[in-house]
Amino acid sequence: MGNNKSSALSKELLEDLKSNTKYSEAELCTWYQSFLKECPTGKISKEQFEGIYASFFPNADPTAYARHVFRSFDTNSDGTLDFKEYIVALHLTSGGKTLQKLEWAFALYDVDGNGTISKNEVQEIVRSIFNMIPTDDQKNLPEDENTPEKRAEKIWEFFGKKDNDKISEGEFIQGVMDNKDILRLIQYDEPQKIKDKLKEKKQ
Ligand SMILES: [Ca+2]
Ligand SMILES: [Ca+2]
Repeated sequence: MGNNKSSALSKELLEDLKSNTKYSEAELCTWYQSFLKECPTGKISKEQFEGIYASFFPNADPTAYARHVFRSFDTNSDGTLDFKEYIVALHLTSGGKTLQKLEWAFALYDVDGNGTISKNEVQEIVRSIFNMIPTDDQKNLPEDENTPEKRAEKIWEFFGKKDNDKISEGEFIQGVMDNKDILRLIQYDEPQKIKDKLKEKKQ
């Protein structure tokens, strides 16, 4: 059994994940076994990923957001999440370093992956975030950020951009680090639900 390569993590990948996340060798090995149990192919498909989100937001439509999150985690763009991408996702959503999280947030907002964020891309992501907020909760949002358009406008104005300007990765990270309010606006407000779900899956 111990020599069965298909069910063991390669040494290389293990070292890579140990140095890039806060997880121990024992944790990684255990999660790998449960990952394989749930995904015998060793990969999570986009549909499976969307299913996880759908099960947790029965009163909203998380499909678009789940698709964007999936894209941002699928770093080799092969349309699936392998174990490495899955672990990095876990790490980022449950307490990675701020800089890593902001690099990930940039990737999330850079929908076409061309290295800059346009106003359209901000609107696209903000709209997908709004789709996850139940209508009743949307009523409690502050007046100047209670529609996707207003919220996107607020973010765009913070960066002091004209409509056709672009935000670079450096500008984005610096801007969000300098202003907690912008950090709040670019995020989905209740990431805890997803975190809990991911944690559950680890056990
Ligand atoms: Ca992938
Ligand atoms: Ca872009």
